[in-house]
Amino acid sequence: MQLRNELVRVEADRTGTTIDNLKRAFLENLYYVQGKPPALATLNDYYMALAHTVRDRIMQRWNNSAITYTENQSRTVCYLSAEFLMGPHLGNNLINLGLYEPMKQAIDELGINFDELIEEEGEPGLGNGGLGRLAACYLDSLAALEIPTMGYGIRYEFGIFKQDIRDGWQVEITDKWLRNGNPWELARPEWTVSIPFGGHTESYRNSQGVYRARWVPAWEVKGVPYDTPTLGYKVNTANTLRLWKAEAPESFDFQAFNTGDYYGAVNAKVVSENITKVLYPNDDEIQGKVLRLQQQFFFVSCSLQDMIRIMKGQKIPMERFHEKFAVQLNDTHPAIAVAELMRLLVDQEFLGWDEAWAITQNTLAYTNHTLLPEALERWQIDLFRDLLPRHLEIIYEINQRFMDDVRVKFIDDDARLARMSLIDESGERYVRMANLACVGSHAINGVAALHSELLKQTVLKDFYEYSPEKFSNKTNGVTPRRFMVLSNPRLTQLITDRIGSGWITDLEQLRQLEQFIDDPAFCQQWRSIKQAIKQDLADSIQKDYGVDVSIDSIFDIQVKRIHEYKRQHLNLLHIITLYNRIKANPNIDITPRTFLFGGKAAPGYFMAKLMIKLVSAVSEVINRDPDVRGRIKVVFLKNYNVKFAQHVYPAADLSEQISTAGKEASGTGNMKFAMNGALTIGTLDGANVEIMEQAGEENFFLFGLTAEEVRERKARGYDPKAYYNANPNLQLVIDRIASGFFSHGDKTLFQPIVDNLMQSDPYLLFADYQSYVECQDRVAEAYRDQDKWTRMSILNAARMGMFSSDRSIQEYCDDIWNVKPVTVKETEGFCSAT
Ligand code: 475
Repeated sequence: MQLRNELVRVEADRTGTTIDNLKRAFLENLYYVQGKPPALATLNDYYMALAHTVRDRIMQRWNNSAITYTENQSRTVCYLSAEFLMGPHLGNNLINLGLYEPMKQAIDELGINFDELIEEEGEPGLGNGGLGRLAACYLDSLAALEIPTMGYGIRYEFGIFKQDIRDGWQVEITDKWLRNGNPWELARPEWTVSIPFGGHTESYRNSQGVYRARWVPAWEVKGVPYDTPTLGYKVNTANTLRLWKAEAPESFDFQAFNTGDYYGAVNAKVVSENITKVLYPNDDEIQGKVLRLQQQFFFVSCSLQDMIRIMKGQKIPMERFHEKFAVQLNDTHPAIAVAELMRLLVDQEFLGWDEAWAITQNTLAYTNHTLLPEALERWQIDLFRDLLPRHLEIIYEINQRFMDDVRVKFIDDDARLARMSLIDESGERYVRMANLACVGSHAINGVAALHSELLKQTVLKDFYEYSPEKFSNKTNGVTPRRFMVLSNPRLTQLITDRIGSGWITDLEQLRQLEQFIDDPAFCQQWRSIKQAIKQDLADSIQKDYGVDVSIDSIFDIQVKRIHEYKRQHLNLLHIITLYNRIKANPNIDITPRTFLFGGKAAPGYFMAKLMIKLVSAVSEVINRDPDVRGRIKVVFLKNYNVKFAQHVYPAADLSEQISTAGKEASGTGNMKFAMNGALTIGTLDGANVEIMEQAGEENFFLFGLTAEEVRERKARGYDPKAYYNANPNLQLVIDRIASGFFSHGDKTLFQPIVDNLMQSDPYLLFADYQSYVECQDRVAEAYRDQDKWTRMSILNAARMGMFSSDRSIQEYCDDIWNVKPVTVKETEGFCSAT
């Protein structure tokens, strides 16, 4: 029984794009989907009606993409990531559909404020920061470049917590992002899979008398896929983000009903569904909790089983898995895929070990996102065996063969063998996930040039020496659709008026802006746009925090997760230095500044939370001291997320990228600021190196030690007290904090920060302090020459072409995935391409 595709007429109310079509569609969705007459509709009802109107206009592309990929058996990229930080969908989808302006007109004509509806959308905060947001930018570029793609991840019921600030301290509030329903996803219960856990393994003889291994799990969980379309910019491609929700199998209930253990059944259900309950709120740190390993295995097994289902649906033999799919591991969070793909191919599909291993290696590739030792994932052997007994056996088998190969290549080098082993046996035994990812992949990459070099010299040195051909660099990028076109419409209009709209899909074209840097009219427009955007942010700061900030001050912004290595407290040392100058001489001539901070601290990261409190404490003193006369202001902006970020980047004059050199793998906020015309003050760390290269040294405020110098300084024995003793300004700053000046006389409150800096200063704030302050003085000086500053601002934006995620993704496609675009055809009025 099959309905012929051609018979499915798609009505104009669902696809039409004239202003009248859009108005009718909106009202119809309000009435029939939200079930509200206009008189009873809330703002959220309007938002939902609008979202459904947009979703209807996505459906044809989504269905046509699915049909095209199925008919062509297209080679497909699978991006496996424990986090996808997508941001609000509505505006972005309208941009990608090319319907932003007509929809705005339609809604405004109905007498409803369109911008308010855009602001009404919450965001799915299914990520912590850089890594999760990168995954989202990559899905955007993959669709824009018409690459068949599945994003695979976890549908957390609670995403990253909402941050409130009370009495200067961070307070975490659960993020109930699904409360009002999610119009952008479709559940696909028909593709539910079953995920085994625990139990034991046994061997058995198959019908040919061959011994095989079998996993006898103790319990299982269902994985239900929820799909969200990801559109390409003005193309017909609509790919899929498939997120898995854990559900208890129904058999639990029946069994329990029969045995009378009702409580036990409900409890089993709770345990199962806990797996996708909450996102771990740690950025750049691991926690070794069994629930986290359950999450990782759960979404990896769901995704790989889904790929196998697709292969079978398209009647592609399993030997060709690596020809059908290129699977990218976003850090080691999905690295269990190495063992799980082996299990599925060997135990379930009955391939031989060697063939399965070749397929696995050819399929998988691994991206590393951090050098921080505390972020290297490892699992206690006992915990691992209890949850995944068969995978531990497989890992032992992989390891034995791998160790044999290493032994031959590096003869008599036991220390090397011990370092490269998939099992850490130096004390308590652990499975090392980075080693597993390296061995099981054909390609390994870092996320900025410096980071990729450091990987080869440090954490992955042995693996580089063993297989150098696997290693490459893929410098991160960000999508200009969300971070310029959507978030900065005024700048987008100015640029497009001058150079056309080609830059939106070919960001190198921004270079054409260089011809206007001596055009006074253009520079004036550029500057007044920045001022207007600063005014908008100033208004919202006044409204939300009651703080007046002047748009003639430098908007000096540091927004990112709060972490010692990112050094928000170095920024504070500079702020207190300026304050001390004012206190010493209230009539001093200083360039006015507005210092804005934003970012979340991991709930268990005491020092990071204390850093937030210190920002608040300093801001309280400075903002109300009459001597300051409003020349410097400090505000901590709460609950920094993608939605808010879109308002922040366009308003910045100065972007703070001040991590200790060698610690920030890439950074991506640095790129978003610069392409919106902010100048950067930064260290030679992560992608800052390449940003400076592109912008030109004369358009970048560089300070601090290099990664190499940091290493030497530490090797020599770093003594922060020597810097303190030698620098009276630094001394005064630290003493003021320690004296309780910023804490109502309480000398103990900030003592952990002071002690940490004075006694060990692991991130070398003191070593970089003087250089940073001098560099900030150059910033202040430069800002006084507005013509010059504007030229530098234009040149920064004009030269950021390489930081489009389109460029990054093109490199992944060419060098790692070996995948080509597939054009999805436009059809009219019918759902089928045939
Ligand atoms: C880097 N997150 C940035 C960005 O490549 C880089 C770690 C463990 C558990 C959960 N989340 C993490 C990260 O490691 C992370 O976000 N890393 C970041 O990846 C994209 O630009 O420098 O710190």
